[in-house]
Amino acid sequence: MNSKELLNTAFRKAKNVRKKKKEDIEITKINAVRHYLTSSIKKRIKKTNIKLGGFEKELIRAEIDEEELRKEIRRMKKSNEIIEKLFKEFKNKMKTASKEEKARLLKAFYGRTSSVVKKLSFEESEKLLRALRRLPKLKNMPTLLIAGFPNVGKSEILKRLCKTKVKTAPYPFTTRKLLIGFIRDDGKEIQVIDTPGIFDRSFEEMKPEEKKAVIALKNITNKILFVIDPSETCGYALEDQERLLEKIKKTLKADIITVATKKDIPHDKKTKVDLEINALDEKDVEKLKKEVMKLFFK
Ligand SMILES: Nc1nc2c(ncn2[C@@H]2O[C@H](COP(=O)(O)OP(=O)(O)OP(=O)(O)O)[C@@H](O)[C@H]2O)c(=O)[nH]1
Ligand SMILES: [Mg+2]
Repeated sequence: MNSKELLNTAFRKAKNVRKKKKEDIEITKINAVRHYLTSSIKKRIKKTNIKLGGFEKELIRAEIDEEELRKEIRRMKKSNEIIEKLFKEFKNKMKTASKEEKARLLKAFYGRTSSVVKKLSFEESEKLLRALRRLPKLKNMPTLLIAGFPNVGKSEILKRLCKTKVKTAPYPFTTRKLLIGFIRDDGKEIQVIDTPGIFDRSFEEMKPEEKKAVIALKNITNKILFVIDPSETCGYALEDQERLLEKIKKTLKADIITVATKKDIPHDKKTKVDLEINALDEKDVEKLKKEVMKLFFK
C-alpha cells in the first residue's frame, strides 16, 4: 500500500458513484473518497497496532523500528481525523453552494485530502507486515538448529538432510529468515531450522539477518549443528569461525555437533570437529543424519 495508489483508487471510486436521490452528487463523491481513505487506513492500523509476545516479538524487533512504527500509527490516526473533519466541513459548505461553487469545492476537497494522505509513507507498517509473513511456523517437537558463519554451507546441509527446497548460493546472506525442514528416520522425526549466517560480533552491530539467527539460538532449542568451512571458500578465516563456535559454547548451554563441510575442496587447514563431510555426497549426508538423530534419541 502506498499513498499514491490509495488516492488513485479513492478518486476512481468517487468518479464511478451513482447519484443518490436526495443527495448532491458532489457530496456522494466526497463521501466515497472519505469512506475509502479512512477505512483503508483504519484497516492498516488494525493490522499493525498489535501486541506480540516473547520470541516472535524479538524476531520482529530485529527487522523494524518500533518507535518509528508507533509514530506512523499515530500519523495514520491523525490523518483519519483530519479527513473526517474536512468531510464535515465541505459537506456543510456544499449544502448551500451554487452549482459552480460545488464543483470548485469538490476539487478543493480532493486537493486537501491528497495533501493529507501524501504525507503518509506506510513504510514501517509495510515492514512489519512483511516481517509477520516471515515469522517461522515452528512445531513443538525435537528441534535442531543449523548455525555458523555466512556462506559456509548451512542451507546446503538443510537441503540435503531434509530434502527441502532451499536457496543456496556462493555469497553471504543468501538466507534472510529462519527456514524449516524435517528429518524422518527410523520412525522418528525432528524439525531442523536453518539460520542466516552470523559473524562474531556484538548484537548491536549485527544486521537484522544475523540478529534473527542469534534470537533463534537463544530461544528455540539447545541442540545445535555448527557448520565450519575450513576451505575458507566462504570468504572467512577458519580462526574466526572457530572463535564464534567457542563463544556459542560459552554463552549457551547447548549440545553441539560440529561439522566441517566442503571436504571435496582441497585445503591445508586443520580443525577439530565431530564430522567432516562433502554436503553433495549422499553417503556423507547419511552419516551426518545418523549423528544428528543420536543427539536426540540415544
Ligand atoms: N563444493 C562444495 N560446495 C558446497 C558444499 N556445501 C555447500 N557448498 C556451496 O557453498 C555455497 C554456500 O552454501 P549455502 O548453503 O548457501 O551457505 P549458507 O551457509 O547457507 O550461507 P548464508 O545463508 O549466506 O549464510 C553454495 O554455492 C553451496 O552450493 C560442499 O560440501 N562442497
Ligand atoms: Mg543459507
